[in-house]
Amino acid sequence: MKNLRFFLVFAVLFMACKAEKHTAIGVFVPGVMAGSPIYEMMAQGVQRACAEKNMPVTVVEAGYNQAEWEWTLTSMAASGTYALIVSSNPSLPAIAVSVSAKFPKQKFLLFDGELVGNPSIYTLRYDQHEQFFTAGSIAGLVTMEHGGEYKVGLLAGQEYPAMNETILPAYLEGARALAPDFSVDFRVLGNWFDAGKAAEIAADMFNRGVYVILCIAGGANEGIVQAAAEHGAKVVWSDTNGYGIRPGVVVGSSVIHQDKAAYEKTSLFLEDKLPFGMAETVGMKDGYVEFVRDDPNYINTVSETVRVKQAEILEKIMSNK
Ligand code: RBF
Repeated sequence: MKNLRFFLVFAVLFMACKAEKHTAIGVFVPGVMAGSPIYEMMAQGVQRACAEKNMPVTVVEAGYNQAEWEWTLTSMAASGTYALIVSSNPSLPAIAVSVSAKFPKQKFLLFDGELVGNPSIYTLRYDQHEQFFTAGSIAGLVTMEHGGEYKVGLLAGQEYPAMNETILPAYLEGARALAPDFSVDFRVLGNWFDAGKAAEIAADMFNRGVYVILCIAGGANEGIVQAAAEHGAKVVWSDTNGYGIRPGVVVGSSVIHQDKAAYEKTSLFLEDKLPFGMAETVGMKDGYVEFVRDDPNYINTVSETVRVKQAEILEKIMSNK
């Protein structure tokens, strides 16, 4: 009996010591990685930084049930294994705050969201106004050249504050900068994976006079591209360079360099220099937001007239006009 008690005390002490010893960096994917470049870039950047310092990385895919995300993140923090948990999603800061209240020693590096003042959390987001204004201008230019209604399309996985308050308005603003009577056909899929349903919605949009759709539906984007190919229509890709996905169909790529940001910020953390409590926003001038215009598939698919006009718009943004 005494031996057992001794053993239990020893086991608990051993686990407590072990819990204090961080052995890896954790990447929390709010969804699944496949088909969502924003998550793939995050993992790549973290892995590159950690490889340089021989720090192991564990990637946890939390799946599409958003109700389970906090539970999964809590169990990662509770394990005591991770010196840092890295994630990317506008909904993560609020979830991390709640986990942080229970595990104040756990540090978080969060992309694509914003929170100031929590000593355990550092956030970095991108200037989505710049990113999606340029998506709207290319969608508008390609639509005007094609002829027909002044209408652009946007198909989103779900509605969220960044979508309603920044992405959708910036996209429409980009088109209206060319012609004030542009409107947007905005549709919501209701998830980030159902490519079949996304194809059906996209087909309906094309049948109602949309010629270009901006794809922000994660793994379901492939359905939009397929529908566009079948309807002789076009898409604008976001987050990574998507011209190669379906050459001739993809007319724009409004990208963020999240792989670079994840590499740099993870490296800073490993050097003990990540300023927790702070929030940063980076854009085109900083080199983290870009409209890709040197890709051969862009040059072959989009007319020179349109490319020249898009280039003028990009120059204006870069020179603050
Ligand atoms: N974007 C993706 O590419 N894949 C996803 O699985 C995904 N899930 C999201 C879940 C939530 C709750 C929210 C708010 C956004 C999600 N996004 C996803 C969108 C992402 O944060 C970003 O806005 C877009 O990728 C545009 O840069």
